[in-house]
Amino acid sequence: MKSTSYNFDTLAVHIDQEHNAEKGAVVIPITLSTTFEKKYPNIHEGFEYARTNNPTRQKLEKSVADLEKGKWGLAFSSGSATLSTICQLFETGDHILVIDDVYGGTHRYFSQVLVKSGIQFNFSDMMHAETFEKEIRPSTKMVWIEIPTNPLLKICPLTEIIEVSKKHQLLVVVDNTFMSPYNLNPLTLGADIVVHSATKYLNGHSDVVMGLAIGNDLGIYERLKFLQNASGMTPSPFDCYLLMRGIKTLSIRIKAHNENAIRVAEFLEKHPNVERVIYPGLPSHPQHSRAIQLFEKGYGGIISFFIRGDLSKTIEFFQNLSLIVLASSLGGVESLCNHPAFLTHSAVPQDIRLKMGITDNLVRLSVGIEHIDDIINDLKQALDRISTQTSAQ
Ligand code: P1T
Repeated sequence: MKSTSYNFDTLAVHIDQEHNAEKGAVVIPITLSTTFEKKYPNIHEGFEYARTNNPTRQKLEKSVADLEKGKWGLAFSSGSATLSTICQLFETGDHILVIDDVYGGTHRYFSQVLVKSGIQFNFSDMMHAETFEKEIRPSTKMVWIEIPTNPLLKICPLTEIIEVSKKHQLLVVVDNTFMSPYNLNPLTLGADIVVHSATKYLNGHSDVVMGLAIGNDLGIYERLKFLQNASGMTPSPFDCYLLMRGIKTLSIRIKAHNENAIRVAEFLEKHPNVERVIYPGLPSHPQHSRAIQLFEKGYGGIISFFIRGDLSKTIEFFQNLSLIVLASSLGGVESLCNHPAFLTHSAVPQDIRLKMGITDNLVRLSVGIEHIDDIINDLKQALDRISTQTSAQ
């Protein structure tokens, strides 16, 4: 049998394997059947209906739980479906604290969808545990954290926020999409649920949309498992297979993302057409010392930076790119550049966006695993060619 005491790299490679796997197959089969034969008198034994459970999905859920050092995992049809299912744990009058700089779709879900259910929420800076504690109300039930945040890469004092939350019996959910279980395991720090947009690093090939929740508490598992089935936002067996296939190379991919990103960040910081670079691995990052403590293996593959000049310069930069693709999303093997104000965070009202610092000249780069020289050369030529004249706006 597979042992969870293997190193992370080994667990990831053997994600779908176990001795005596069906007919000796080394790779887990994709079970497409939507329904499973039942036999009296044990009618409730085994698989029943594919929305409720499926062998391929079950294997993925268990294996990702091992990678996140949790007892259980549940797969959903997207990262956003994971969020909305977790929020169904709460009732009218309950209150949630959400870190203020979150993925635009997460911001949109809280402020335009959840708000209609009568569940209250507040966005919180969460940069200091003492100020955070003052925002907790008697009705507060959950804390939603991204670390680092999307797109400004803020790093909250995670251990302290968890400690304060536990004192007030709050459910702590950490969106670990950016770090992946290779760089961070929030459950080991006391988080109750870790969530992933598996669409990103876990899959790594920009061809699956999926979400995952992982935890230890079996009571939470039962409630979420019920909602997973009742709400029906489950992934297809084929996508579960693809995700396991992607995860086999998670370790080597994340190592490459970590290594490339620090070099790209150092390059960007020196370029005259770049106003400021945000990367947790740079000493200039405001929470660099927290990053050193939390992310022992590396700082991840996401860099945010501001192009010097007005919006026209940023547009020029995007137009100049040759290898790097302008697109939403992140975490794939290919380098992607995102324009948060107009793509991933366009649902955030402009005044809030600007107050947060998501300005029109902000670029978010998902550094891929291409050769480092090719990534830097593309960025260099795109930045060098930004015209020096000021455009009339
Ligand atoms: O796209 P989906 O699988 O539904 O995941 C949503 C989500 C959740 N959490 C984080 C931290 C995310 O970044 C995302 C999705 N983000 C993008 C599509 C993006 O480009 O930032």
